[in-house]
Amino acid sequence: MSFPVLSVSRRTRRTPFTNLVEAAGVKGYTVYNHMLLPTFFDSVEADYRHLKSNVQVWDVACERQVEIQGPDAAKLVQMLTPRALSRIKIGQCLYTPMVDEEGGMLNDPLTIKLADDRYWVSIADSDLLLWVKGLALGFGLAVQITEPDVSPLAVQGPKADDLAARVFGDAVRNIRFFRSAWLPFQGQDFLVARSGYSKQGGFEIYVEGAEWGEPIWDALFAAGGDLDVRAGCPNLIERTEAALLSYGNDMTREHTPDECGLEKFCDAASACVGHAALQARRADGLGRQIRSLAIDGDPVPTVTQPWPIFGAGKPAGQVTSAAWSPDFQTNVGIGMIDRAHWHAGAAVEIETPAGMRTATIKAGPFI
Ligand code: THG
Repeated sequence: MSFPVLSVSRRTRRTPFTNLVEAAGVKGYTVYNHMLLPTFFDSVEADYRHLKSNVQVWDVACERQVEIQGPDAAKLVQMLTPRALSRIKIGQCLYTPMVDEEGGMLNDPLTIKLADDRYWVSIADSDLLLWVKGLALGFGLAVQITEPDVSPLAVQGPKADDLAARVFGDAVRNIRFFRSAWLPFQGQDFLVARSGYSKQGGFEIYVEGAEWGEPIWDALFAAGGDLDVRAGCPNLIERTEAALLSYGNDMTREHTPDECGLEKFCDAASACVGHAALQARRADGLGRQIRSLAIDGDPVPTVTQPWPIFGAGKPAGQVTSAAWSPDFQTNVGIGMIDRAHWHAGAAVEIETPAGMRTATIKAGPFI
């Protein structure tokens, strides 16, 4: 089948790493926050196998930072999320669902506290900066909101500690999950956090200053030859097994954090602009929620439009991500499913482009 090209222009922003990503043989891109995000290098399945056994370097510059700085920064960040931020420490990262005044999901970023009056909100794929600027203006808050020249570079996989230690020193080994440290590279300090969009472990380097992109990438590859370090990217199979949610795919503004299974990240912080709406929607009872599922049969194609789910022949939700898992020898999926069918073990049917398939709801992620 022939396929039209995606035309690239200035709006489809390149990253500080794009030249090297292309030299490494990137084969697919998607667009995320108006920026290039690689989707595979060898094949999605070969990349998956390598990610789970070695170490990869990922250009995730598209995880843009919304910087909130000023006397009202803490107040504004708390308005964005139902997750309580009162106890966040400097250097800590928190997964923070962000909602509008109706409790609808606007984004699911990591929020990093850099100082008492300075935060980075490391966003998923929606224009959160516009909402944040609107709130600041409307509430007359004393803050500056910018998109700084910061491009995350992830080091992911079981050998990530060894590789990162060779470039940033053994101090990386002491960084706890979702904590960070400022570590030197060629005389400049960079924020290195133990985080990343996989369950294989690793770090994210917040590369501040585009001119540092190529030197840091090159240093990681120079240090990791014997570790079989390769260029990689968030992997559809691995993240679906892990049920790492993808904003715009698995959830949208139509959904509340509760529906997205993110209730444990919502402490009902009353300063959140969506607080009252979320409480009211919660009181009405949850009618649907995200679940992992196993879809029977041969490998399914990629989800480009949600696939209808049927329970006992009636509409029961939709599948929003799916991939064949070599490790689990089944298709793994993520879907939003109605209450009547969301219990573990429930048998449902999925209308895929490859025909109707039986599927089973899982109690939790595959990994
Ligand atoms: N790293 C950074 N920025 C990001 C992402 C990232 N921005 C975009 C996107 N990813 C935001 N979404 C997520 C979703 C899941 C996780 C991180 C960011 C994640 N979740 C773990 C889980 O669900 O198991 C851990 C959550 C927790 O325990 O708090 O890591 O990857 N910089």
